[in-house]
Amino acid sequence: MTGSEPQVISNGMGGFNRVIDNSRTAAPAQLAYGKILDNGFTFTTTGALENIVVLYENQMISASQNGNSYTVELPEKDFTNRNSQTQLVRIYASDANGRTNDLLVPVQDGNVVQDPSQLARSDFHNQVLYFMMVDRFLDGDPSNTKPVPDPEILPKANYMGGDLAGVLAKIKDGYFEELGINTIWLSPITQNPEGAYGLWPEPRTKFSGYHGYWPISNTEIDYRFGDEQLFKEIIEEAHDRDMNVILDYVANHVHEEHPLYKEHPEWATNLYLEDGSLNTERWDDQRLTTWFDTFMPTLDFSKPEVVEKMTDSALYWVTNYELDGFRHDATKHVPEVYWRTLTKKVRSNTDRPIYQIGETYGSYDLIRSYVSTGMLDAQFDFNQYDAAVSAFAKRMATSLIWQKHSIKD
Ligand SMILES: [Ca+2]
Ligand SMILES: [Ca+2]
Repeated sequence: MTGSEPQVISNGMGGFNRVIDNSRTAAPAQLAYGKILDNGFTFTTTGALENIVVLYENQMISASQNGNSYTVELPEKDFTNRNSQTQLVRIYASDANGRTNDLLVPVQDGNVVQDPSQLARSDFHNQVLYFMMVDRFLDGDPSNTKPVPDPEILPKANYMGGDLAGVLAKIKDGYFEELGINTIWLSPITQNPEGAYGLWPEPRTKFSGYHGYWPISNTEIDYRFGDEQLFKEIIEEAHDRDMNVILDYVANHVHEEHPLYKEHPEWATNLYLEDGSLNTERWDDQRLTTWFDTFMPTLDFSKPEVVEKMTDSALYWVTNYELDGFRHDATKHVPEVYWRTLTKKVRSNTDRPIYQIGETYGSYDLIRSYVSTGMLDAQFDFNQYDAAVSAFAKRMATSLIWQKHSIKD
């Protein structure tokens, strides 16, 4: 411990964790962008660096040091990026206190990009995402609005009527462009069950599948949201306005009414552990096999036939539609073999850039383990999110940001 008082910090799931920093006594140096030069750029550091790696489209180039300033000269050789006119220079460094922040410099035709309008929607670092829960966004078609008629469901946990027609209408009226959005992220749109499930501790009521995370099909669009034609129109209309559409996709589990589970109950992991206890919500110690709830079988990806079937289903969304990518649900609960197989299939079956971003609550090591060549492009950073919420939205000291990031990752 470096401080005498124990500190708590949100775990992002409604609870709190103790912050214990026993690793470092000072924060690492900070890198900052410097000047743009005719043939490159400069960057600065707030302290002496021990290691620096500068990568130009994944090939190492050099940086020359002058005190706390470094100059990067871009080589004449043209490095290509399969997805874009833009190449990226990435700078990573460390000092005695650990990793510094990273720098990312976009380059086109050997010159640093100075105007964001030079970037395309396929330059994925340039994305400004808007997430919507489809059911809660806009009811564009009252004819498909069908709440589950079950009094056990808390009314606010029932279907509200939002649908793809509502999304399309807002794209057409320029809503997202006005907000400066260039990527729309839709909550899952695959068919969900009719019934009432789950049980909240307080109030003790059930809820419906309005959120979309209880798939009973991996390819059919929920009739309450719309159909294939509407989804195609959404993507076409978004592309006409230079926006991406990415889809939230669930691979970790199915709902118990899913035909896959009915036909192959052996494709799910065992609901009970060897000691007879329920393997539900064991997020960390049974990370890959735990069930989210007793009605949501988690798939057993140690079986090759399950990996094959589930990656084919995901692939369908980028071959049948001009979709730009996925937000992958529950990434840390699905093993690496699924992500590698899917990425390989996606790359060999499409010729356009497909963006894959995952959801992983956990350490930086765990988050990073899914971001790599042949796997995902990105993951959400809930650690950063927690630190930002603590700093800007809660009465907690901003020093927690420093502590959070200096915890050995
Ligand atoms: Ca509706
Ligand atoms: Ca799992």
